[in-house]
Amino acid sequence: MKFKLLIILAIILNTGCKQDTTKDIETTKNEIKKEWWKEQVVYQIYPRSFKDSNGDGIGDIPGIISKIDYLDSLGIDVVWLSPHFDSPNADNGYDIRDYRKVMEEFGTLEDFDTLLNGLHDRGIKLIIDLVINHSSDEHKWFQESMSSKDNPYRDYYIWKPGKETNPPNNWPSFFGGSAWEQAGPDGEYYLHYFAKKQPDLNWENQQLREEIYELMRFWLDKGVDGFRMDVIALISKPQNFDDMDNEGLKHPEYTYAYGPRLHEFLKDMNKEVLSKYDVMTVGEAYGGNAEKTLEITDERNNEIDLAFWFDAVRVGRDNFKQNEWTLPEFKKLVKAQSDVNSHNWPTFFLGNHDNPRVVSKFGDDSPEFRVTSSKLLAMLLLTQRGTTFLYQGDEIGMTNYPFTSFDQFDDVEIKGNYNKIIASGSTPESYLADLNKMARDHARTPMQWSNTNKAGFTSGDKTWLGVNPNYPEINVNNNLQDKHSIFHFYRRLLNIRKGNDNLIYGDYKDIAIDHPQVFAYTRIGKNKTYLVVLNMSKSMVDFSLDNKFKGYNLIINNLNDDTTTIEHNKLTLQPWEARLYESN
Ligand code: ISL
Ligand code: CA
Repeated sequence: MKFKLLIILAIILNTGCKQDTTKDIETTKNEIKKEWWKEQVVYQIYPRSFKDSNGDGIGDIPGIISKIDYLDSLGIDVVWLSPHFDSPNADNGYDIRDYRKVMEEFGTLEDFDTLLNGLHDRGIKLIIDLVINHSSDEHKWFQESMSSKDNPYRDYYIWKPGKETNPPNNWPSFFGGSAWEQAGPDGEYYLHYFAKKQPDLNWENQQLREEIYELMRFWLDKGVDGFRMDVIALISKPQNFDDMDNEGLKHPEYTYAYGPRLHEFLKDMNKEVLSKYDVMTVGEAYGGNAEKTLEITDERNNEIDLAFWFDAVRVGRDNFKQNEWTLPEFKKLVKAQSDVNSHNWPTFFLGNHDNPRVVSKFGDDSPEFRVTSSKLLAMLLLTQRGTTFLYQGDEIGMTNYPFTSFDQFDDVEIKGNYNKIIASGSTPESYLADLNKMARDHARTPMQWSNTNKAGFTSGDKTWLGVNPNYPEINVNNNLQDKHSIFHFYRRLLNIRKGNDNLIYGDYKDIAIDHPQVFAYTRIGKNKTYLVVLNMSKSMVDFSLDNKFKGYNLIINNLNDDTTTIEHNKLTLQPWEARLYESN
């Protein structure tokens, strides 16, 4: 009988609505257009901290090449490489001196090609970091621009006369001090939202835009699969340069971001460059809000594909303060960023090179719960709706670093804001305490490969930033040897997600958004539903489930290899327990 029904169905499908079938294949229930970059899991590499191949204590591209098999065995689809370009490293590469040259410490263009081909040979794509809101002040463009008002490159940057001996206005830099620096023979000031060695480019200048399009084509013609675009929402400057009021000064990003010509610039870049390649673009929409971010990623606007939303990852953050936050608060932010209309596609991440370690912020990095909560966060990251971004080291549960003094830090943001923080009444001790919760350098300590000297990151006896003293226990080798490790849990989840349209495209529904301890949601696909239940607390909890989940099968959990079926609607969850069920 069943077989007869199938035949009839096939005939109907074949005859009646051929187009419909393709249409069905192409879209899920809510008409999402399928795109390869919606189905990928991206692994971010911070090259300075990944693997050193020549013993100078600084990570480099040959070091990454030596770990391509490791990345392949993990099962990620795309590598996002933080800036690898020639740079004097005022902000660790986010200050580019030559956009067509590889940073000396990192290697050569040949090394870059070897990395690209090595990844492609294993079916892994590579996106690079496009830092085009600002350049280095050592870039020849700026050297020319600074040399005189009449220099043809003058207008590649934003110069303004000061007021008597003061800068043009009271705008602050994100890295402390004024956003203006006086330079050159004419005594004018140039704008720098970040460090003095990161002058902002003037996107109003057509010729500059053409030059940027050219350097983008340089890398795309090499076969690079796309760009992560640094602070892309800042490239169109405000038209009015009046002083900010106190509110404005607290969050200058809201004044600096989403200037009047941003859409025009992104559309032009798309038309002139991006539309000519099958690539992915993800913008760092720092300074935006949901509505504005959705405009630049709406597929109907032909600007960029994806954007990083910072609300969830920065829950509880108030500048340099990491305040307490509640799970319902976090869940509502996650819901907001995944509940986008069908012309948009979310991104999901919990960490990167600008934020503390995920297990230390969102999990519990104590010896008792570090492994269990790291696995729970793996399940959260890999069952969310949106293109997922992982950060190097989270797949082995690396934690924040125990900083005890300021000279252990490297980050320009921390050093640059020291005076301001102290002047605002904070003490060095409390600033250090804050930094031990939210400093960017937590994410930048060298990758921990083994329990040997310097965690196997380098064969040398020094590293550019301290190795976390917990490396003898927390390292890749230990993870590879233990099949119940965090690494192998990530690998299993990546396997479950790969090519799984129900989990990738399925609708997202939080089923207990006000629950103080449990994060539980469903992913409702075309022909299968997944139920994710996460106890994000260190105490046991009984969690009630709707009857409709009876019969769902447990396919993976972070405590044991149990694969039971839901028989009754009360689950007793251990501390930091995570379960993934699928419908029958
Ligand atoms: O992450 C931040 C807060 O902790 C911001 O400080 C950060 O500067 C902002 O998100 C923009 O970040 C990007 O541009 C910066 C660079 O320092 C960051 O590493 C990069 O991700 C300037 O290029
Ligand atoms: Ca090196």
